[in-house]
Amino acid sequence: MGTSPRIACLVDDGADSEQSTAYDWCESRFDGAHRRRIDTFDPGEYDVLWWHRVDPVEAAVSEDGPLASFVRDGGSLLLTLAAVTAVEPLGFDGIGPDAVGWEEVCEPTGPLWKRLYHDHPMADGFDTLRVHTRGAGVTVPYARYEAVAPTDGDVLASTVRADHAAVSQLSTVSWQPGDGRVIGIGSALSFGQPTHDICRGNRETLVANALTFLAGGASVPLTGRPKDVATLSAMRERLAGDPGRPSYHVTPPANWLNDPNGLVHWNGQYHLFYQYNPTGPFHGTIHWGHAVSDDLIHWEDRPVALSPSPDGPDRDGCWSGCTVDDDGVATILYTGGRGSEQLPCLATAADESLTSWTKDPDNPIIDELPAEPEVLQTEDWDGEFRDHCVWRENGIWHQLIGAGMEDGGGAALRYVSTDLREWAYRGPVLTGDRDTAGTVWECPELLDFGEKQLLHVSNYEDVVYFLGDYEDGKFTVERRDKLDHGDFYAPQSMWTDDDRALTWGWVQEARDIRAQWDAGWSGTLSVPRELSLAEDGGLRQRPADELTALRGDGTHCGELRLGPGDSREVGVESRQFELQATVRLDDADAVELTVLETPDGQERTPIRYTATNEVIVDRTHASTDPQATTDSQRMTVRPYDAPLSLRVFVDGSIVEVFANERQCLTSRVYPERPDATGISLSALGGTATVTGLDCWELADAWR
Ligand code: DQQ
Repeated sequence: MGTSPRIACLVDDGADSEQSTAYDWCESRFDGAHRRRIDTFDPGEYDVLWWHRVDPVEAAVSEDGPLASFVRDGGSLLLTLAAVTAVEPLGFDGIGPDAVGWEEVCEPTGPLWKRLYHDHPMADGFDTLRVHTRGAGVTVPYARYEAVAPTDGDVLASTVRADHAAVSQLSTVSWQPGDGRVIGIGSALSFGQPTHDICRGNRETLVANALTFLAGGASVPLTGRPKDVATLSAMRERLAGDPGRPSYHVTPPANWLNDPNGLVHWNGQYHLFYQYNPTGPFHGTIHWGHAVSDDLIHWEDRPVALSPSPDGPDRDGCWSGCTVDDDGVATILYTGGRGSEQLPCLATAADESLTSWTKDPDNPIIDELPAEPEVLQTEDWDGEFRDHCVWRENGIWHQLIGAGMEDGGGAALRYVSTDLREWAYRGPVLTGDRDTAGTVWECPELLDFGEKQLLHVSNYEDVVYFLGDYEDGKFTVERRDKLDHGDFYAPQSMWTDDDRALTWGWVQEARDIRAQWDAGWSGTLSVPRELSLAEDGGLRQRPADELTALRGDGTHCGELRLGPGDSREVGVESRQFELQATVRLDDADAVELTVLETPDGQERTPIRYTATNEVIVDRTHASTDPQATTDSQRMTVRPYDAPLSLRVFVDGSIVEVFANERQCLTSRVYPERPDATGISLSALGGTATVTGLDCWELADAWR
């Protein structure tokens, strides 16, 4: 090894045998390592300080002390085990680790590296994202973030236990306070008890990497939070090589996305916020991510718009909500979560670009659950009560909040207000039967189409919509169906200046947590859909017209007759396209439009239209990955127009099907092979006619 970094191993009154053993190792490994008392040493003599502790840090350090100044002035600090708790008193983070104590390690445990950081200098020498640094059979100290996210730190790794991804146990965090750099490794790093040789080797490599990296002053991008636009774009760029990653659908720059939120056209720009977890690709510690567009199809990342406040009612998450125009002030109503409470909160825009938001000092603006009907209490929540749809009518604000009822199913509860801050409860506009409409209704939204109104709710399984009449706070249902028959949830809409209701839904993953972790991102939004009333009073759903501007090279086929068993290639090879076709079955049992197909058919996703009026997305052979979902998804299509008119959007791992401008089925598939780009048509059991087909490659949405 070259010249040893100068390392001060910090000793304070909390010295213990674990600390001594760790520092013994350090002094034997690095010539330049010496123990120094935290209150008397000169930090300027060292390249890096290491503080390893079993007990949480209480009064030993402060924001104004020499240690904090040393770091802010460009120094480096490694905090391990309970020493990570020092980040709060040192003023490096608004909140310290919330999970601190001793734990029994029942299987080999260690850092689960994020895909985004797999090549971080601290991960040198590990050829896997799953690194075991602590063997089983011991009880050891730890300090991690679990229910809350660091406000200023960037998570580099969660925790792996044997092969299990404990994604929400955030073990390794980096901070950039001032000009300095801090790494915290809060678990699976004890030196005191003997461990398996592999774990010991990994532990020593990890700590040596961390000390060398911190001492070397190498600048590694993508650490620290919050992140600016350039850094978010760099994150997006790092994941761009993933063939399953959608290109023209809205995705998070990395990490996790779920519900679309706060959709609004403001000052000439379309703003799309979304439930975002900056700590990794899993649901937890929810913030509001933000993307903007001038034309509804090209998007740019913006910094995170809403983050949990360590002392606020949204400490554990800023959940779904909407944006309204309060006489020129963009105002968000969202659900704050803390412990077992979820309550409505409000924030107003602090600038016209909707980048910064000021939370109302009186949050939560509704501070108790309604009494009647009694709101469902569950293991997780004192009351299942969240998500907001707000509109103004004759000067009065109306708000719907989703809920579950103790003695029933889901409910959409109504409140009224004159100022968006004081709300009076007015009871449910509609309630559902638990067996047929779900236990809890999330993300209720009411859309007024003039003659009729549409209320949709997400009931954990499906997005159910009701068409009917909304009057005097009550909804009378005339028709009911699903908005989508596939992987689509918690949609929200935006009214455009030309009076169209455009709706985006969260397109969930259909692969397990491990696969999502390894990809480094999870979740995408659907393409925008225009919802309107059809002439027969039913619901029309079609892709927003703007999407046609993404079309690039295209292929057109005129009438095509397919005999039984005939198969024709469409002549486009792509994983990023739109296909429009009109299909008549004649005497065939079915027609298959197959996408994402390898030349030998090993991987393929047929979209099958059957004589029994079904459209089926058959995922049986969609992927050779044994972990990929193989179940088929289906919907009944009523022959409004015969023959069937199909519009299909394929994008990386999304297959989004619009049938007859009425029914939708959004599906996720994960082909493994790079040549899974074929598109073909075939008839089964008889003859069918494709009366016209167009296929276009679509451009990327991200600038
Ligand atoms: N997602 C949000 C909740 C909402 C749910 C939390 C629906 O507000 O009820 O991320 O997916």
